[in-house]
Formats: sequence, structure tokens, C-alpha cells
Amino acid sequence: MIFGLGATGLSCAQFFESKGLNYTIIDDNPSPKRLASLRKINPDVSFCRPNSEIILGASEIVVSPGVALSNPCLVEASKLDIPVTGDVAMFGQLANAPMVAITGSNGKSTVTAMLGHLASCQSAGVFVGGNIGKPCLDVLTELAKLYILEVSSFQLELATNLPTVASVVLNLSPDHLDRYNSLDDYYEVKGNVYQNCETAIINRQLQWDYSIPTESSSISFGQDKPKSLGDFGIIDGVIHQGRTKLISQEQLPLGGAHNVSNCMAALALGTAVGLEMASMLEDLKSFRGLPHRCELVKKINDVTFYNDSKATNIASCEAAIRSFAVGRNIILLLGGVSKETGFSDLSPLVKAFVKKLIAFGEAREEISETLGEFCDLERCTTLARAVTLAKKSAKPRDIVLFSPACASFDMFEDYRARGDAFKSLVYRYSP
Ligand code: UMA
Ligand code: ADP
Repeated sequence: MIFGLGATGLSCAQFFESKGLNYTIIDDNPSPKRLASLRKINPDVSFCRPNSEIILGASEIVVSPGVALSNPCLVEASKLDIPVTGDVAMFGQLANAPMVAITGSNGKSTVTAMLGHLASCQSAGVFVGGNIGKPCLDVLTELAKLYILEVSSFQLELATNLPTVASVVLNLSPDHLDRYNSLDDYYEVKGNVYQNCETAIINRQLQWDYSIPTESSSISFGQDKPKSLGDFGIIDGVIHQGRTKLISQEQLPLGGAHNVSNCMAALALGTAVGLEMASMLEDLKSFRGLPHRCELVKKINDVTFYNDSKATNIASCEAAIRSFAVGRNIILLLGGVSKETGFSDLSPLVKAFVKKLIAFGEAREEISETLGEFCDLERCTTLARAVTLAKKSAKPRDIVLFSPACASFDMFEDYRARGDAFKSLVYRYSP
């Protein structure tokens, strides 16, 4: 039984079809978007809403990441000893090639795509998938020589003991507190990524309780000097491995201190899977970054617009502000659905670097109450109005930064739709 007919559920259905296995699907939404695609691959498969009776017919339940394990049907299933699994957990058992797993609160997709780029430049048979948007069972193939998987905390709840050649927790900051009882619970789940890794890639700046298997090796990275010969760090603005100079920060393809860390993490992972360093350093320069992450949209009348729609939490917004700050030159667009962390952690950066804050969407009052005293602030409901206000306020050399620090689902399907809307609004009247 597949629980959830999103990208994951559909990919599980396709996988079961390819293996000739019987399955059924349940979803709280009676008409999910992918129902038509499901009907195309199997017009007769049973699809209905979950209830405690329907699960009695399941020999095993494959749970989509967005479905919390506290869901009453899953609690009932566990009482009945019906096994519960997830697509990444299944993938871990089925994959025949070495696997890398990348998690963390921010930077997962960037590092996953970056390592994918570095590895593909050196070898055929590199497959990238997981939380980055391509369910991992879609990339399961006999042709694979290396899998690079982005894994979320939701996926790691069920994907315990994932056998990896290298795993990393890039960083940790508050997020998803609607799903976890405490930050410790969220961080603990992230630590699952190390449970069965050959090499653990460790962020030295992270102060938290994690454990790695005794037989595993480790490589660390951080913004300070490398601690030992295999570790990555910064000396005089240059990334080093131990005492060996690798590449200066200015030569990196993406700006901001957070991306220096992302590059070090990718290089450390690449080292752990046996990629050649000189080629990695050359190929790093041609990595273009992903859309919606501090993405340059356009310069209009010497005002530069950046789309950072993927900033759905406070730490990612902080990283973006730090990347662009030169005095109080930033007009910041903040809003959407507030995460349960509040906005007060942004106050020092807003005070120092934000000239004007435009708060939009559901969270506008909360943002205004928390940050209004630190800079000029205007509230509005729609993103269109927010962009108009930003355009009106901006002066030459200002940065208009769309880094919402909120989820998008008050007004948009996801962060991509939100970022695309921002970009069209920037281009409107100035294509
Ligand atoms: N559903 C229920 N009951 C629930 C919750 C959801 O029936 O209680 C149903 C919904 O009605 C919907 C389906 O489940 O039909 C959606 O499943 P899903 O939320 O698991 O989403 P998928 O489309 O399968 O996408 C998931 C990840 N989504 C989430 O974790 C919420 C995608 O990450 C991921 O790219 C994809 O699997 C492939 O692995 C998105 C994400 O937001 C980008 N991830 C979070 C993040 O990055 O912070 C963790
Ligand atoms: P994730 O997949 O973890 O959500 P992304 O690479 O998609 O990470 O980036 C999400 C957001 O976080 C973007 O706004 C991006 O600018 C920001 N970001 C990327 N790397 C980091 C990092 N190492 N630390 C903090 N923020 C980051």
C-alpha cells in the first residue's frame, strides 16, 4: 500500500508496475494532481482515502515523506505490526552501486547538484535523485556507477541504516517544527544519515551530538583552518585540504560564505568517493548553481534583483543577506507562511543591512511586529504589490532580495512557482 500520491507515490507505483507487484494507493486528498498519471499506468489500481479498515489489507505500507508517522492510520498500522517503509529506505536495500547521502537544513540541493556535476564530469553512470525533486526509485538502474541522493529529515525517519560510501549533515538550524516535537528530535533524525556510512563528512562548526560507526572514517570541513591533513578549511581566503592549497574563494562559482562551505562539502564528498582533485577543482568553476537560490534575475537602472525563493527558513535568509550586504543596501521581501521559529533571529542582520523591509502574505503582521522597529517596513498582501513597492523604493546600487524565510503555500504551489512569479513580476514592464 502506497500512502500519498505525490511525486514519491507515483514513482513507487511505477516501480511496483515494473516489477509486476500488486499495490493499492491511499491519499487524504480524494483528487490529487497525479491521479490522472496513475490512471495512465494502471486504470484499475485501487485508490481511496485512508481509514483504519483499509490498512488491514496491507502487507506493507510505503509512506510518502510528507505524511507524518504520527498519522492515525500509521499508528494503527504499527499496532497491527504492519511494516512501514519509505522510498529511500527501499532504494537503500535495492541499489547495487555506491551511494552518497546529503542532508542538512540548507544547501542540500546545491551540494547534491554540485557533486553530481563534479562526478559526471569524471565518469559516466552518475545518477542524482531524492528530495532534490526526482524520487530515488526513478533513478534506480543497473547502469549506475554512483548514486548521489539528497535526503530530507522526513525521508531519514524511515531510511535508517542507509548503506553509503559517504554521508554528510551540511548544517543544522530550526525548521519543520510543525513535524517534530523539539529541535533535538529534528537534529537526531538528521544524524541517521551517518548510521551505516563508510566515510562521515563532518561540519566542524556544528556543535551537536552525533555518532558515527566506529569502523567509519571521517573528513571534516569548516570556515576555520583544517584540523588534519585530510580535512578541508580556509587559510587566507583559500580553500585548503590539510596544508595543500586548492582554490581561492574568488574563483568559486557561487557567492557567499555559505557557498564556500557548500563547495568544501562537495569536495570532501568527492574525495571520499575517489574523484580526482585536480579535475574537481577545474570542473567546480563550470557549476552554474540552481534556480531560486540567490539567483540573479536582472539589473534594472542599477538596481539588482535576486530570487532566493528556496529560502524557506530563517538560516537560509540570513545566508542570503550576508552574501549581498554592503552597508544598508538591501530591500528585503519577506513573507508567506511563517515557520514556527518566529523572525526575531533576523533582527541583527535587518538592523545592520536592510534599508527597507516589505512584508507580504500570511506572515506580514508577525514580521511587522517582530522586525518593524529595526528598519523602514511596509506591509502588503500580494507578491505583486510587494515587487511594486520594492521597485518604487529602490535607488541605484541597491539590492532587491526576495528571500522569504517562509513556506510558500499561502499563495503558491511550491517555492518554484513562487520564484517564477517573482521573476515575471521583475520582468514586467522591463523585459
Ligand atoms: N498526503 C496525504 N496525507 C498527509 C500528507 C500528504 O495523503 O498527511 C498526500 C498529499 O495529499 C499528496 C501527497 O501525499 O497527494 C504528497 O506527498 P509528499 O508530501 O510526500 O510529496 P511528494 O510529492 O511525494 O514529494 C516528496 C517531497 N516532499 C516532501 O517531503 C513534503 C519532495 O521534497 C521531494 O522532492 C519528493 O518527495 C521526491 O523525493 C519537497 C520538500 O518540500 C521539495 N521537501 C522538504 C524540504 O526540502 O524542506 C522536506
Ligand atoms: P535545501 O535543498 O537544503 O533546501 P538549497 O541548496 O536548495 O538547500 O538552498 C535553499 C536555501 O538555502 C537557498 O535560499 C540558499 O540560498 C540557502 N543556502 C544554500 N546553502 C546554504 C548553506 N550552506 N547555509 C545556509 N543557507 C544556504
